[in-house]
Amino acid sequence: MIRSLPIRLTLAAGATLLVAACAPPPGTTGTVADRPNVEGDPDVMVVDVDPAMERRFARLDANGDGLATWEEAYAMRADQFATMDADHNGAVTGDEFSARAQPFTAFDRNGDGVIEFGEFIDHHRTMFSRVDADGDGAVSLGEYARAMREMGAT
Ligand SMILES: [Ca+2]
Ligand SMILES: [Ca+2]
Ligand SMILES: [Ca+2]
Repeated sequence: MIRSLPIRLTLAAGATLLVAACAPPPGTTGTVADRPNVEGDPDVMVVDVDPAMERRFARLDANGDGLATWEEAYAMRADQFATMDADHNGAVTGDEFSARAQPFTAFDRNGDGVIEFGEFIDHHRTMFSRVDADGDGAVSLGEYARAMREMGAT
């Protein structure tokens, strides 16, 4: 399991050397600060990140800046809800609910047998806050990978 990340970091280090060979002297560019939570994220150093997980994270990180904000997560979940809500009445029934990592009852908080959009989003908002371990309002790949592993979804 501990394979892709060391390779990734090695490649990144190699790329940095290559860039350094033909780039302006250090201090004149902002490339490291531009991506503070990807290669520079200390979380990434201690968590295994496999390609499938990176792809899932990339789906969340719509603008590809290496951080999944709640706005990005919300947009994805809203799409997901709309896809499940086949008759577009704003509520997902057991029939419409497609197999997810979590059971129907985890979303149907008031137990009325349907998942309203608010219930769906509230649940994901709670999950997002839990995954955002440092509470800075955005989920880094490291935070995501760690949460996925804790949930046993690796
Ligand atoms: Ca993003
Ligand atoms: Ca409900
Ligand atoms: Ca965070």
